[in-house]
Amino acid sequence: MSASPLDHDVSTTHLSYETLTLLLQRILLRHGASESVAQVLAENCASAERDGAHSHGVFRVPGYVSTLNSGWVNGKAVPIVEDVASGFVRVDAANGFAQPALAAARSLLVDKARSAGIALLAIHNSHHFAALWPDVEPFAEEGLVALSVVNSMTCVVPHGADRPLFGTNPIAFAAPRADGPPIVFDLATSAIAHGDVQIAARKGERLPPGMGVDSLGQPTQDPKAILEGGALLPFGGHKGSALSMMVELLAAALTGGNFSFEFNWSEHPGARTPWTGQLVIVIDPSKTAGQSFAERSQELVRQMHAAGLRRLPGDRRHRTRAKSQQTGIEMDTKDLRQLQALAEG
Ligand code: NDP
Ligand code: PYC
Repeated sequence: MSASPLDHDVSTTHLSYETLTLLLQRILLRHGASESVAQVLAENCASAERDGAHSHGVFRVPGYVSTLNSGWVNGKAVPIVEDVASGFVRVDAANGFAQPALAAARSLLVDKARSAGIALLAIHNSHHFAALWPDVEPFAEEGLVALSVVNSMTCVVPHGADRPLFGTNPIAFAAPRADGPPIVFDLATSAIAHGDVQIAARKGERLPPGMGVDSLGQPTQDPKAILEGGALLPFGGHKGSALSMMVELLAAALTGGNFSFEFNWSEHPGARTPWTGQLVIVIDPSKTAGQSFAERSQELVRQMHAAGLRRLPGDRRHRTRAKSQQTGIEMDTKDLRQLQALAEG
């Protein structure tokens, strides 16, 4: 594949969303994913790159490939969807990725949320290696409120404990508003996402204080010391730690998935994807009494801006998306070459 005519210099290149998605699909297909899984994951990964969510964009592709090659995950898994109660959908992802499981259950989940006012989707036996906002934002784009949690792999020391136990355990939330894109936040409950520690290590950058500890449990700003025997800390001390604990309970205990400390990938060299669970809760705000929810959320945004707020969560992402749509998705030429090699080799 040749670089786009939008190239400006030798170190970066610009690709359309469609071109990047097709390239990612080819890579995933080549390394053992089915057509449908490759499509879902490629769209997810290209969306993250388009929006500047770099810790979960193309940076993750070698991890997807080595995981698929290791046999740790089933790239051709067919999720099993079960309608278990009026507001409860369960999916066994069959040791596949979580996003195809969400896609398989989505219409049933939305139907239930619209009829009952609320519904939840419990995914287990699943691997989530991506940003969480793509899982919730589309619900808000169709007028629904959505909350999702997923647990990952042991690398976070609970507040007050001596050793790592929790995963980086993100929480994502999306709500519609009247005059703008949905309000969305998506945050790891660790002080920093594991992906950002890896990126800092690769670039040789130091981290801000308070992110993690070394193998002796001493505070460190060296990302390599965190990755090589050290651990991360929760954000916000005991408060972030409590939220991380909640994520373990909702994403693993409630769904039937593994806690972050319960799986062992050591016999699958190259495995990178946490084998856990995911919970998605969807609410239909049209059941709200009085003014429409979207008007109320717009009013909250108006008041936050009036109070001096300049940046809402999601603003940076949407700005980057708009720029990518105008000029193409900016990528390092080196990264593009690596992707092309993975599509061929
Ligand atoms: P960040 O700390 O970068 O951002 C968290 C949220 O806060 C985003 O919604 C962001 O919006 C917003 N935000 C950041 N800075 C500001 C600011 N100054 N003012 C207002 N809002 C702000 O994210 P994390 O590093 O915690 O997480 C990164 C990604 O890693 C997430 O997508 C998460 O889902 C993913 N992750 C995935 C895991 C998995 O197991 N699959 C595990 C852990 C993390 P904006 O996006 O617009 O900057
Ligand atoms: O960045 O913490 C992270 C992460 C874990 C699994 C996928 N991403």
